Amino acid sequence: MAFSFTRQDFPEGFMFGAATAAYQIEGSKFGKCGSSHWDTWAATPGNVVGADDGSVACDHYHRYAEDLDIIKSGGFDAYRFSTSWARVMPDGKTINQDGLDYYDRLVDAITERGIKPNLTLYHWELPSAMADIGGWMNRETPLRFGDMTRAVIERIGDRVERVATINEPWCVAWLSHFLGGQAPGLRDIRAAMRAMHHIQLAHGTAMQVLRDHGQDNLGIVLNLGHGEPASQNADDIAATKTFDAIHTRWFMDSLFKGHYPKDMIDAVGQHMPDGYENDMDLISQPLDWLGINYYTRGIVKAAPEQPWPHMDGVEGPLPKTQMGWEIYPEGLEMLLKRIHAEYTFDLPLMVTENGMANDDTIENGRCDDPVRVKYFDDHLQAVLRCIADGVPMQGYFGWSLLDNYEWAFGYEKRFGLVHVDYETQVRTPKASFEAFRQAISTNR
Ligand code: IFM
Repeated sequence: MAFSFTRQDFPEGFMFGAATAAYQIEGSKFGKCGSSHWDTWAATPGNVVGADDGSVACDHYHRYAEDLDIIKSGGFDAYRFSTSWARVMPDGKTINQDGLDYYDRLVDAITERGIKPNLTLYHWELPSAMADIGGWMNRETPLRFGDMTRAVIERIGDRVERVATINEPWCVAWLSHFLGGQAPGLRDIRAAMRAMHHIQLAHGTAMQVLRDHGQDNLGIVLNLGHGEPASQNADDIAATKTFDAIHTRWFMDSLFKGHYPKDMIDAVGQHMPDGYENDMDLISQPLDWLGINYYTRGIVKAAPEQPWPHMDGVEGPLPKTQMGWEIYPEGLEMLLKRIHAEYTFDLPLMVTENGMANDDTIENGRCDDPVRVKYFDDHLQAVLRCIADGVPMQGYFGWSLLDNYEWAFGYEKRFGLVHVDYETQVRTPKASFEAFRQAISTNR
């Protein structure tokens, strides 16, 4: 099965990449990596399917050369990876030379293969020592994150193509402190609002460190929400506006307009840390690009009987992935066009994650995933429509290079372009990988 496009349909220089994240693939027990809140959260019964953790994961720590050869063979231009704070600073502050040595080797191995290293500084593994002081609820954590940024960039900043500060601040803050879906698994509005601010402050702090070091091509990766009301009833429409404030405007208003949305502050501002207004200049420093991760839409209905945000999600009618997420490429197109028109204008946009989980198996040595081939094809066609309408799209990263540790879902959900047998660590490129190879490996 092939894609309906080739590289030639995209503007010159458009970057195709594959993405991963440290805790999901590296193996946190290797290389004197410290304990993170993901290790302890996973060790607590009931939090993660199968009580799986990332201690071995895909053993990318030892097998990165093989994995980079796979990326190269697929014709990808770029590899999006992340640094683990717990590996770089096991106690949150003291540098682990083995950790920095590993990222040094990794970046050399990426560039040696002619691939562009796209670094994300934080993709969720907060050192346990930082969790001990309250993690993202404590203003100290963003300041320490500035130190981690400095340590990483002084070591590998000379070779990375672009840098993102944080991956998906909504997950770090809201999903993890209000919905309880990820470490530290809290369900508390005050904790959530503190984390919602401190993660933005961590972004601003890291931006300042990076600029002070002369690093360029800087951005952040957001999983903005594309919400649609369950009905045209005024309450559902109002609930969708609140969904939008929590998922999208909180991040976009603060980064691009220097303030948080008034409807959020009116509703829950009493839980914000004192003096948060003084941080807004730091948070809204200019970016060089914005990364957007997109998987599905949200369908929202009002829940007036519940406390704020007075809303619930509704299951939609469209075909779903293994995660139960509706497949809805139109949402990506609408989201990108909206962000371009309302906030970012000429700023380059990248799709930094897009993909689907599927219950993939190996049959006769092959892994056929036709639904994923169509998923990628339809979403890349949505990107092409954005480009045709003048949205300055700079690249697209498939999530994920490898099947990996899908957080609270353990190893059960497979998002990879490449199948991983977790018993043997054998990698088998799937049909979707081959579809990318055919579409993009010529005329690089
Ligand atoms: O696996 C995650 C990734 O770590 C962040 N974005 C969403 C992916 C799929 O859930």
